[in-house]
Amino acid sequence: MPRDPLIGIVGKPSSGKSTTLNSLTDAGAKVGAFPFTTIDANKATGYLQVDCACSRYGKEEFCKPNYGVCKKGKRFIPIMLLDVAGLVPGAHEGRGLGNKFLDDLRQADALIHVVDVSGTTDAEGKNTRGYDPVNDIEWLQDEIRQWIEGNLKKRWGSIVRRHTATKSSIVDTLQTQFGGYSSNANLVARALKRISKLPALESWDDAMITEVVKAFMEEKFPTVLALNKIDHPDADKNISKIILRYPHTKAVLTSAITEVLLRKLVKQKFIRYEEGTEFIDTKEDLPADEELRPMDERLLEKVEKIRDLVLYRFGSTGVVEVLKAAAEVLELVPVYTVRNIHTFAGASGSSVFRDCVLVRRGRTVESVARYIMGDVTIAAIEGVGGMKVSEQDTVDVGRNDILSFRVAPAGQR
Ligand SMILES: Nc1nc2c(ncn2[C@@H]2O[C@H](COP(=O)(O)OP(=O)(O)OP(=O)(O)O)[C@@H](O)[C@H]2O)c(=O)[nH]1
Ligand SMILES: [Mg+2]
Repeated sequence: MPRDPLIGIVGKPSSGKSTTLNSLTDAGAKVGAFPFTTIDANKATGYLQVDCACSRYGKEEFCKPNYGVCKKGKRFIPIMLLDVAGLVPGAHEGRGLGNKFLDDLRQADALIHVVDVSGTTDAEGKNTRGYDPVNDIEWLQDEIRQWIEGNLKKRWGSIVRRHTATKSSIVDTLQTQFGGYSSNANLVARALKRISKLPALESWDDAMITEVVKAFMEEKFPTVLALNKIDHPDADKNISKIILRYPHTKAVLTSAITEVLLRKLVKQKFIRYEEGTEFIDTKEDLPADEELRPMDERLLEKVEKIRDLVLYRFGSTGVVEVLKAAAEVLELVPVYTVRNIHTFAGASGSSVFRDCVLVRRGRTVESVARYIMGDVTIAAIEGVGGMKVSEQDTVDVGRNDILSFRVAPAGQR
């Protein structure tokens, strides 16, 4: 049965991981201007923004999710985030909080690598100026790879012997080894497909093992870069450098600290601001808005600066986009389950599309049913228009993403 997707937030100390987590949740993770503020992994619920199915049918008014919210057809779906302790070069050998960090990582399905593009923290997260963050991208991937590779090589002799003795397939042998990273046979098979002309496992040399681990990482830990601290004056040149060096890696520009501040000002009723947009309205902009409070000179100046340095220049604080990008690399599709396939209502009342889960594109309808309801016998599955849907059919955006399951009564199981 699939688990809830989990997105890990990784990076060196003081890159802004906890701030990024806070900007996406109300978790209130501890934030500090010194390395290793976070020692235990913080899990928190973030919200992924998607266009809700209600907007396809003009039912925005009646949409009331059981979890998360839907505002005028824009749905905020809960998704688990994990803020892990900072990683430093040499972590796979236990430097810093290395091994602990890496163990937390096992559960993650995708990674957001928070990179400090201001150049004001070195590889260990200590204050400096003019540090080149391009380095961080390289060594962080390398640390993760060496950690996995080290675990594999420690046992390589016996792995090969067992593989030969049991006449196992390469997928089965590797899955036994990679099971601890909450991997599965499908994932291992996808990773191996990335390698052309895969030799027999008995003849793999060190270089081949490295190649296999790299392929495994691409499937197990698809990564997006959050180029953070774009509000800093030195950020621009570092951003262009990174994008030129890694044209194929998904990168989103972020200012996590700005998003945290904006959400705080919204709570204090100083501004109107919708997460992920470029618009802020103050009392000056909306004098008729009874709820808004006027700001003092200092705060007004701060908001003006945010508009100039972040929102107008970059279009948003980026944090909402970075979560969307992570969901994209994971190929997550929102699937809505309803009781009544014609009205999209739930068990009672007139509200629609109450339940929604995030599942990987291409999963079977049957596995979606098991994910939601556990081990039950399904009597019938219907899609939009009351069409019968087969258990083996797969889900995608706009395809089998609105479903109604009828479960067989207990006696018939
Ligand atoms: N200028 C600027 N500073 C930021 C931004 N995001 C975070 N910071 C600052 O960077 C410092 C470190 O932030 P944290 O979120 O604690 O960093 P971390 O990666 O969780 O650090 P560890 O838990 O020590 O690994 C704090 O002083 C933050 O205020 C940003 O977008 N812009
Ligand atoms: Mg932290």
